[in-house]
Amino acid sequence: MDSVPNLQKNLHLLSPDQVELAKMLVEMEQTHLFKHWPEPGVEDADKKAFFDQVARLNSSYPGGLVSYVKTARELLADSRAGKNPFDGFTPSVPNGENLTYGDESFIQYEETGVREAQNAAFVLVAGGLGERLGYNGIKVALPIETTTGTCFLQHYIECIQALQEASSQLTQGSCQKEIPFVIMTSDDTHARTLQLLESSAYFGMNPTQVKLLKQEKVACLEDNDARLALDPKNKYQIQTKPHGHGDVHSLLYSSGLLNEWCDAGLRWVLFFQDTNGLLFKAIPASLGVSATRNYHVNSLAVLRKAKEAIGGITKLTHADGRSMVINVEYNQLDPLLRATGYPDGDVNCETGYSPFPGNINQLILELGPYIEELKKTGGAIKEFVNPKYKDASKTSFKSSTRLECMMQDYPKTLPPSARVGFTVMDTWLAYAPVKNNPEEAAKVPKGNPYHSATSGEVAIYCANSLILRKAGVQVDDPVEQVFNGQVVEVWPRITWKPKWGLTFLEIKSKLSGSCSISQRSSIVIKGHNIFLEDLSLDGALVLEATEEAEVKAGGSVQNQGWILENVDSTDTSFPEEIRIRGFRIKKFEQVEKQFTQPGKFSLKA
Ligand code: UGB
Repeated sequence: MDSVPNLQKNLHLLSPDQVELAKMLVEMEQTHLFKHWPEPGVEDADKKAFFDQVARLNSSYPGGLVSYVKTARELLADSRAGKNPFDGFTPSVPNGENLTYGDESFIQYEETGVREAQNAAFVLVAGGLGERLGYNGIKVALPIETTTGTCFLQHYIECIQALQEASSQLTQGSCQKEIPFVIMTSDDTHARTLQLLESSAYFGMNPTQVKLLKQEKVACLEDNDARLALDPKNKYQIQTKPHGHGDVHSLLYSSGLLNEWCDAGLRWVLFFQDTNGLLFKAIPASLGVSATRNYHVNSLAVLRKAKEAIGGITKLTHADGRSMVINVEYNQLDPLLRATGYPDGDVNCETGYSPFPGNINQLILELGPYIEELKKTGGAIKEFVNPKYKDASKTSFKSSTRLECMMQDYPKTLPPSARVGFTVMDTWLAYAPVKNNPEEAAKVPKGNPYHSATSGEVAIYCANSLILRKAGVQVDDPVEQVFNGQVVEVWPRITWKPKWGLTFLEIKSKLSGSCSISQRSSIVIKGHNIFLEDLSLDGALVLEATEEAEVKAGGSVQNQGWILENVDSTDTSFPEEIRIRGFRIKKFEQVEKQFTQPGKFSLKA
């Protein structure tokens, strides 16, 4: 400490724990943090607050700050030396389970998945700000579609509840098991997520069923020696930035929830991201694949367009014989391919798609092996660093950097005996994230998905239309429309509550006779026991029924209906969530029926 006189002079202000932390910082050559410290008596409260933050940073990182700085030095040295993280590995296209919606094996997997769902826990990673989208609110509060205005969080909760019910019915469980739902938040999203849940009575879920785990940010680094960076606005604060969604594993581990779930007989943990309104259509079958194939890790994937901003599931085989199936992140796939004998890098093959399945970052882990692995690692995930250097000498950074980690890197530490697989599904069924703002989306190369609020919403109508078609309904073809500079296909606006139909068979059981829906139509189905029989729809129809009401809707419904009206992304007279999709639903005329009493009802227009 003698070498740090400014700290030495102030030591008596600190508690014994804080003195220990100070020693640790000095040993880690972080003395620059105290260079500006004035004499005791000046800004003493700030000095103590500094150590409060150091204590938080130390306790929230597996192995503490010592471990953080040590890893940072190693990774920064590798980065400076231009070391390829995949050195020695050759990429190839792995084999996985390919599913086709509605065929026999899909139906079988769905049934198995629904059966297993009562032994599952769901984990939503929602700590990200979504900088690419630039939306001012939290992303889970955005509507997944605007005919009903249901937000992502409500939709996810209703899906989990519907699965819970269906699972218990299928296994004739005497009492329904509540499926745990964890949301990982961060300082950027925590308060608003909690507020959304509380202000909406948890969207009907039992509040004790939902747990929020908040991830902490990590310390920023100002140079290749991993010197911790001070916040430019507050010299008594270390600058921090998000560590990435990989934090979810250490948080779950330290929360004790995994053991609780294990004791309660659970078998699966399903991870998912904040804005994919299609995801739960893919969940039952994928969980069925996990259970049937006894996968310890199952990553959900879709066909990927070359250079699309989703990682590629890749088999990596090392010169020494080791191999693993892992996500190679979108910014690393191209250089890896170029370095290993594919001079064109990340390009489409003859199918028009990248040969590497696209990772949609929905992971299904088997709980037992997951706990065993985390006991060894404490939930720490292999990290990376991505400094932006000032020049080719790589001696200084443009701005501070930090270590990051991704949840899909979990399999990197697994032994070769681990059963790591993946499940590929049609994109239209499983993946429609909302990540890009209108300007960026309009710049996406032709043929690649926009991943915008516009494409996210029309994808819901497309999927529901295709599902009903597959189930025998005559659904008209879509028309092309342009919103916020994006050309999209607009299908009839078909939506239903998850409890109406989660699986193909369940949906099929709600349809009979000859049903048809014209392109300009909209239909909203809110109720478990609503059956469409010989319905011919050309307009808008809204059906709502309580659990005890059984409703048959048929005949010919015709009215002016609802249209999608263009809204300019810069027109601030509309709310942001409308502007970012470039349209609003203009409701001219509809048939709207509510069945609030128990009994059997028939609606014949
Ligand atoms: N998230 C957190 O909870 N905490 C964080 O610190 C950061 C994020 P992005 P990106 O959709 O298929 C991922 O920013 O860069 C949450 C995969 O890495 O949307 O698009 C955040 O709230 C990529 O392999 O991730 O990339 C959100 O829910 C690919 O699969 C989630 O993490 C791609 O997603 C993802 O955050 C995809």
